[in-house]
Amino acid sequence: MNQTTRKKLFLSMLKIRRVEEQVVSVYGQKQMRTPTHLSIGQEAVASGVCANLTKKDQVFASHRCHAAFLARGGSVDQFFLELCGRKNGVNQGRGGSAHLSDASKGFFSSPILGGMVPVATGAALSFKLNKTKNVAVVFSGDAGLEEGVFAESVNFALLKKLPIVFICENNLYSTNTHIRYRQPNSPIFKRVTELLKPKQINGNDVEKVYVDAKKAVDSCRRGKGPVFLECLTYRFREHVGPLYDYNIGYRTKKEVFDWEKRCPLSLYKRKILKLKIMSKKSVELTDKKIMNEAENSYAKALKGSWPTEKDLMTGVY
Ligand SMILES: Cc1ncc(C[n+]2csc(CCOP(=O)(O)OP(=O)(O)O)c2C)c(N)n1
Repeated sequence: MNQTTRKKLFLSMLKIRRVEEQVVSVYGQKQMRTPTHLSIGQEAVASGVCANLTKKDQVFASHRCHAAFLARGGSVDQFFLELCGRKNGVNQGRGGSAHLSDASKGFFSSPILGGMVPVATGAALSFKLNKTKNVAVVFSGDAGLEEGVFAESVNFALLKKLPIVFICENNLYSTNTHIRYRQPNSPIFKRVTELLKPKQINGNDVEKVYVDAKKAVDSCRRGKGPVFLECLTYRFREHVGPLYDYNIGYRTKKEVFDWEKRCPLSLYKRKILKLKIMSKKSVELTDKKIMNEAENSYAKALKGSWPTEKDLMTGVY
């Protein structure tokens, strides 16, 4: 992997982490009246996958969509305006945290579990019918794949050999319920082995994600049909909201701390410094710049206009 790609992956993860940490630090001010599902700890998946895509590809995500939105190049200003419910937010302040969609970036999300899987499959069908080389990518949590529509979509994608990559961000939990209480004791990727070309990878290793996502995306572009990647990862914060939640009983402090030791950003920062891709000083300066950008975007969002009564009926069908 070349140095430019490594730097790109690192900066993508750093941006997601710092922007979400800004959300954490101001959430208590109650200016963001939207439930927020943070991806802190899971940044490697969106960063590693999206780094392989072109502007014409399309990405679909679920409720936990900040990471993919930012990895896709979504505007930080419009992100904060949206979370603050303002008119110039990426979805006019109507969607909030879980509905970050920006067609100009080829990015769409919805919090209906499994809901984006058939939409992404439809996008892949249109790519194929229009004889493009574009690829659809859909991110879903481990519980999202328990929705029946996933089976229907996989069936159709295989039948039509569609250019779609299914990414499962397996962070072990559906809200507060561990996967062992929800699914048979066989890894997700094995259950789709007969059908797709699945792989289970370390979703906290951004290079691993990048390399396997590259193979998947390239294979789709060559018309070889759908691919499935299960990325094992972990969210550090509570299911929805900015806090830690090891005090409520469904997971232990030790489990969270053990995963924090495998933090994708810290591990990769070490590698970036070791390989001298960036100097310590340059990482610090870049980090500070991103933090300032996130703080400024939030400050600007608070000055953003609210939607007016006249806006109420626009965009309603
Ligand atoms: C169809 C549907 N059922 C239930 C919910 C409520 N819900 C929101 S998030 C969530 C858990 C999702 O878990 P997973 O798909 O593994 O994603 P994660 O939150 O772990 O990223 C549930 C049950 C929903 N949004 N949509």
